[in-house]
Amino acid sequence: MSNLFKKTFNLKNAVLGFAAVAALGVASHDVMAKDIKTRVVRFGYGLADESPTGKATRYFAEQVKQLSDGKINVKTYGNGALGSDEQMQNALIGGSQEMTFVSTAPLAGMVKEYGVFDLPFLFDNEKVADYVLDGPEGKKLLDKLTDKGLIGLVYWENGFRNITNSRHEISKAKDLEGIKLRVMQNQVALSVFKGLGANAIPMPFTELFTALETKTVDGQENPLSTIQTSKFYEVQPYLTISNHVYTPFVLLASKKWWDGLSADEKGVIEQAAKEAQTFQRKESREGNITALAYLKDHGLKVSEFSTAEKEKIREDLAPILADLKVKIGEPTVDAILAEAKKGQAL
Ligand code: TK8
Repeated sequence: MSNLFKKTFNLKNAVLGFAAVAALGVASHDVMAKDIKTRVVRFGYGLADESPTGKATRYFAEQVKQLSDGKINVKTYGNGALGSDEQMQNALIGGSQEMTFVSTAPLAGMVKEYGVFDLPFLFDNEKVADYVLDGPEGKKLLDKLTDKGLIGLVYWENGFRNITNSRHEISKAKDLEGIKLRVMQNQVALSVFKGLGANAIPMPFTELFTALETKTVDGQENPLSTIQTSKFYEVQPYLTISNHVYTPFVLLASKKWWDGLSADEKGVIEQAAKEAQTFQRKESREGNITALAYLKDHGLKVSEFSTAEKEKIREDLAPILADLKVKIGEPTVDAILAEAKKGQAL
């Protein structure tokens, strides 16, 4: 072996050896030096376990486990087992539950600006929604929760909502007249559907399947994947692709609990929340596509609001929307609309 070769050989080994030690060093530093306690996190949610967001919740739990070297155990409870969105919000504030995701609609009871997302046809597509929610205006809304005892970590997607009912085909807003339609519990959702002529009835999601089954209400509106996985299609033969509203989910932590976490523990939750966001949005979007095929396969009669009908709805609702804008907070509505416009132009 020539000297020159030996030299290179040794150098190469030295470099490899150093890299291996460095990698080990980083790994052990990551896990061992982190200030992470053994913890159990109760994470409840209203959707079905097999919904796209149910899957994402388990994905989140898996990320937390890995990032905390198995120390933080997120236990998930789907199907509203720990209560409705409103009840879980309160449990988080009180500190008897650590985490959940809820629709923005019930958050409007505490932070009225969240009502903005119940205004019809605010976002044209999911890309615009992502742009607005992940941008500064979305962040501002998350930050408003801190004072109320909640940490808004990140937005996940509930998604574009579509109407189902057990009475008759609905292809125009006019067909909603007299339909007892369950709506989410806030003033904006209620006023919008009343304005469209429905007999709008606010009710928690956890009571919805039974209410539809017993015909306490005739219909409801939710994303396609929820219509499938919460089994509404079993008792709702008519589906209208209306995409009238995009509902965000907010991934929430109890502030009481959060304040007792170390910086490293907070880092783990935040990183997992963000990673799960990418997974969740993908699952949600794919889930809606497979759900539509599934619902058609199961004999649902599918109608659609035409573009012209959507335009008419906008016009008909204009006075109601002007009033709601004041109630929600004009600066917020204007700022979100401006962001949506920017997102649309991209
Ligand atoms: C799930 C709810 C639900 C929402 C609703 O807890 O209430 O209709 O769309 O998905 O947040």
